[in-house]
Amino acid sequence: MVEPFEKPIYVTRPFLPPLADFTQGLQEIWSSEWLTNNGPVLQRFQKELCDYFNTSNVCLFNNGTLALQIALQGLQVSGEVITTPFTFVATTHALYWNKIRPVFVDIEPGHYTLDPARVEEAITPWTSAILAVHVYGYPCRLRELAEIARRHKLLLLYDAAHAFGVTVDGYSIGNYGDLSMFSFHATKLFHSIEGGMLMFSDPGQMKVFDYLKNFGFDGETEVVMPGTNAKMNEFQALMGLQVLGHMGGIISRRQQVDSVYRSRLKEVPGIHIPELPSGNVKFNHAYFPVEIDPERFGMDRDQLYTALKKYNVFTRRYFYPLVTDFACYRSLSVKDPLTKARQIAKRILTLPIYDSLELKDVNRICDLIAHICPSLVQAKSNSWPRSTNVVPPGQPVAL
Ligand code: T4K
Repeated sequence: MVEPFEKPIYVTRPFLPPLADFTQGLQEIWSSEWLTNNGPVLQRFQKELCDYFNTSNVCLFNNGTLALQIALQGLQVSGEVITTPFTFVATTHALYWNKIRPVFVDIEPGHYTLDPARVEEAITPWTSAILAVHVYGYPCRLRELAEIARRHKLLLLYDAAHAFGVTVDGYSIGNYGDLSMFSFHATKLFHSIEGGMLMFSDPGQMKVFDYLKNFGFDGETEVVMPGTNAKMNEFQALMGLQVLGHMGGIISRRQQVDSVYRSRLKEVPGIHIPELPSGNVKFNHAYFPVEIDPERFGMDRDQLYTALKKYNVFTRRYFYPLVTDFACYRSLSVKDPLTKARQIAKRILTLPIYDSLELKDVNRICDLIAHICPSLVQAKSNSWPRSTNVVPPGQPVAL
């Protein structure tokens, strides 16, 4: 009999720096009595991020959604923007808040990013930009999208919310395209509790983004544009600074979790694990998505999701439903049938992955999946690779 986990296992848990370090940082904030509005900790954080990304062009925000909204506003993007329906809804909301019409096109199976051929087909005289998402940290087709953007004189913007720490050919993913937005939300592998960052190619944009996140103030007595309040505060910056110092360990522990899942789950019928990106990419293991083939697995994705919950394992169906299927976007006309995106959204399940997830617990999650899998139950397979305390597969599951 497989026992449920004693404590819930969530899809993610934030990395927390040692409390003593954070407390020491708080003392500094207490002494300065400076809590927000471009304080000293934020300035230090910004500088360290510039070093990390090897650029001078980064601007910090209180969350990724506002960062993206401000990016679109600052770059004066208008008309239509070609984008993906397979993302967190904030990508599309940022367009809507700027009165931009999203034009959704299909993704490619494998790494779930925009299909460049579909992008090109969707271009109209009103298209001003492409907003692509490095979903789960998988790099989009950078070269193809850049070529399309160049040929059609479009801005190329990346929602890199999931892609902190990813490099391509030795360069941070933020170096590609005109601009990238990173989310520093607590659920991300790198976080500042809440937070966001823009990294961009044109240094001239810095001033505009700085204005827009601070009401448009230029000095004490002038307002040059109708900005909003999207500033990161000192507590967020302190968390970000401290988490940044642990990034190497965070990514390598996630990589170990990823390896265990890969080696254990490859034997389970009906579980498709997308391949890791190719050798020129340093990956961040931000998520661990799998696709469930209901015929081969013996139950569908939603049944597995529900069954795992009964064992205290809380996976997530990122990103289901597609953005186009949410009530607020359902009435939009979408020309592309989004065939692949629809199929993937029906099958996708993101399994728990975070730096403090113990490998024995990863093994236990794999045991559970095997235990639940009706096809294995039927086949009474002997080939399931056992870890210590593995419950033999093929046993009926009491749910
Ligand atoms: N673009 C993309 C592609 C994005 O994925 C996102 C955000 C954005 C843009 C916007 O960036 P931000 O404005 O958020 O910076 C979460 C996050 O709230 C959201 O940031 C993220 N994407 C999205 C993919 O996931 P939920 O509603 O699924 O989060 P929630 O609260 O259910 O948390 C998931 C699990 O994490 C919980 O079950 C337990 C664990 N958790 C969560 C929090 C907040 C913790 O253990 N501790 C915590 O403090 O949206």
